[in-house]
Amino acid sequence: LWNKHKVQKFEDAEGFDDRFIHHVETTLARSLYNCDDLAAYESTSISVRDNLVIDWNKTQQRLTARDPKRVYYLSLEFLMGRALDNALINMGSEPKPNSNGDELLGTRDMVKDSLNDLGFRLEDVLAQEPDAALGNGGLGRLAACFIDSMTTENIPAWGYGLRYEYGIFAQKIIDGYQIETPDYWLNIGNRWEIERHEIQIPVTFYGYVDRPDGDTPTTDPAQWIGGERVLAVAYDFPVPGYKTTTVNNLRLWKAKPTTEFDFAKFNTGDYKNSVDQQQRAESITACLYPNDNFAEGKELRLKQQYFWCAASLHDIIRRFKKTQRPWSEFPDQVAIQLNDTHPTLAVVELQRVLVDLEKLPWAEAWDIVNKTFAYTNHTVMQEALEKWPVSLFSRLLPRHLEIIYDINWFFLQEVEKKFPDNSELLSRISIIEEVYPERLIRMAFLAIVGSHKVNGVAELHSELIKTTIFSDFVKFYGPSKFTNVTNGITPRRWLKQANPELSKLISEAINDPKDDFLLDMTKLTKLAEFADDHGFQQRWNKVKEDNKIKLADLIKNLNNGEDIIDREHINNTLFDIQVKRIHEYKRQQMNIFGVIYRYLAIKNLLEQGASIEEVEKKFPRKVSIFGGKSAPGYYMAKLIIKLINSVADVVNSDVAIADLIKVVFIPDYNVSKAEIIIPASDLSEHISTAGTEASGTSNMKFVMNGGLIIGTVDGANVEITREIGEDNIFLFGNLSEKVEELRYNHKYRKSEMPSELKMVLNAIESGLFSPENPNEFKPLWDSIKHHGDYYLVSDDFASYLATQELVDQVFHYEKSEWIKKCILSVANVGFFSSDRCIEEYAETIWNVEPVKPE
Ligand code: 26W
Repeated sequence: LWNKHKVQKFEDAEGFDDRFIHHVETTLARSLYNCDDLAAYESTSISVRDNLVIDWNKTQQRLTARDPKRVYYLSLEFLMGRALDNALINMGSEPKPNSNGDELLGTRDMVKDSLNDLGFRLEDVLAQEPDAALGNGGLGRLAACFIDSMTTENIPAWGYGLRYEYGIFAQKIIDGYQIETPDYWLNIGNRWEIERHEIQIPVTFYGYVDRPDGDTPTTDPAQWIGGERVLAVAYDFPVPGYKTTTVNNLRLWKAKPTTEFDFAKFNTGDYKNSVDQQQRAESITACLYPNDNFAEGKELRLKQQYFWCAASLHDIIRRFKKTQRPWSEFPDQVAIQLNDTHPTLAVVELQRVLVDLEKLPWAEAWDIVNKTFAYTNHTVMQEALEKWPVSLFSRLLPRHLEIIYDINWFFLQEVEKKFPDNSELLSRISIIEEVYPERLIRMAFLAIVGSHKVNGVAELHSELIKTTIFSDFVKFYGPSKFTNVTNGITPRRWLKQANPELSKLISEAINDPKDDFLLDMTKLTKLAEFADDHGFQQRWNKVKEDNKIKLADLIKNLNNGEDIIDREHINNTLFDIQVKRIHEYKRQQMNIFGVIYRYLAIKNLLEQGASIEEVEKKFPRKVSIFGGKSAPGYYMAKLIIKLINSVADVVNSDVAIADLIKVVFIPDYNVSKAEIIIPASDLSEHISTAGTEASGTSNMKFVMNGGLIIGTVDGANVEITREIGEDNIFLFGNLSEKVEELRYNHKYRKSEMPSELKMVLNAIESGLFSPENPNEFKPLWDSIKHHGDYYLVSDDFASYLATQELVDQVFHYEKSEWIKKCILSVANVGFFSSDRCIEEYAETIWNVEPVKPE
């Protein structure tokens, strides 16, 4: 009977129309007469989701039957952006007949046509969807690209994370200052999630450790009697892959109260308090912590981490147990990837389950744990490394603290054996940091000890972690435990979806009408044949110009309809873009100082009597575009935002410079805005102090969209240079090897500030950009002049300006050369597909094979 009533996917336009109207009239309980864009979005999404869920079920059944090794990607952040357009692109580029049966269209085009016939524009419908912004920046977006690639590669993989009610805050700019407002992204419901009422996993906190046999060693099984109890409810998000019917799962947990009730309180008449306490459970998954590269050490954050690790592991173990295999086979069936140290508690939790609940001997359990986990490090910044106070642990997770002590004890024994009588090494390498006033647990060290592989995210970064923060571990384990997997991005979202025109031009040029290059990016190398072709260059440039117009439109909209960018000259105005989290190490301050320098230099020339035409020869037209959020408590980053906006106010309203410079700060940078901003760039800035940016991934996105880079020799810029050729990137600045020495020189006042920077800082100090409060930006110049210039702005500023001059030269006087560089860059960007990256993880870390649909 089940087979007879098999649920069918819609395959053609008529099928879609049917499904669409069905959902409008039943699921939404509306009619075609009161179906607005929002309802059309919802109905389209549910219809598309229906198809995905059918394939999702088949995928999961296939996996149950074949029982291959699975990958679990544990990430506290998944910065997914919008789902509908991505699903339409991934679901089928294979052309299908339309309703008349003649024209051949892919699913996206088909739905677009259908919606048109129903009275809607696909663009307007897509724009109804709120961004799923459950992440801060690079790490969260990487997780989103990875699950796209894992599915596309047919790898049996699940993502596990938290279903925050509030994603990363929405950024408003008021009087030039960042103001945070809550991002209640679930306001209109969420048509992509499937709530699994039936999957509710109890998670406990606090309490005490019970040892029925008295004072036995802590490595013997013990019983943790938890105090507070909450439930983890599963919410599933189907993850479509490109040109495959494999649909993987992203499972996010929501905290909810148990139905248990504090009868003691109730009986004393304190009914309200008893309910209130229960309600507090939901606060665990209420909100994403908005810090990027800064560990705050808040109790609720640790609760989030344990809640998520405990629920995910419980789920993974339950799935494993259904197969009735012995525990020894667990690592053959399960690979767990730790996305930074945030999920490190999963290591401890698995050990606890194996020892305390499953009664495995300690060593046997530890062997299983170690073979199961692998850890990715995403930062070397000291302030980003998680360290939790022992006292907090002993209250919240008393049994886990014991287990960590035991893990450390066994580990230090081994170190002692290999390096006897080296107490300094022991204290350096210990998982417990003995510092006053309280001891701290070093989560990165725990993650290394608990994993069989540790990787960095770009070659330079992977070398740096071996020689700096983890050097003692290399000494102990040898270098083979440490490896590199250079980051990547999904070309489906970042090329096809964000830049449909460039994607089309490419598929025509390389004669790939079915867009197979989105799976096999080596096909792009064929583009090199057209690099010198003048006609092709012009078509290429036209796509860029159209994308710049779209960005200008967005900026106009955000500016209440007032145009900042001069449309007439848009083609020969250089769009210079830096969009990413605002952080001193990423050096947006150096970028805006560069803008100020340009402004002052132009004003000087004008004062000396030069005409605008003469000035324009030296300083051609340029728009400097910034975007990005600061952590709410990060004072210096917020001040940088204010400076950018203040400079924009002065420069944009100075009629004397006749539009030669414009400065724009785009508020509330997010994935959807990135999809408009990135395709419009001529030049993007990746100018971190050498050795500080682990990889960067927007650099890859900009190159894939035919923009050039100005950058330091840092993170993945190094490999981008290798792949696309050093003639096609504008590198500058000191190398990471020099950083220590330069910082030392600052400390002992042996450095000279370049005159250009002096000029800029003097202008700021004079109050040019804050007349009512000349000291407004004092902390910014102080950090350079008096506090050691930790990010080495003064050391790199001169070469930054010189390189910007070169950029102007090529863009304005050798445009054909410029476009050639862009084409050659795209031709060689294939390496940075996250598909390549996932294949490397699968082979070298996870040891998993794809399971293809029949
Ligand atoms: C505990 C606070 C905290 C929160 C987030 C610490 C660290 C993080 C992230 C690891 C920061 C992050 O997103 N790092 C970025 O990861 C990207 C993906 O690998 C890299 O491309 C970026 O260079 C790196 O900054």
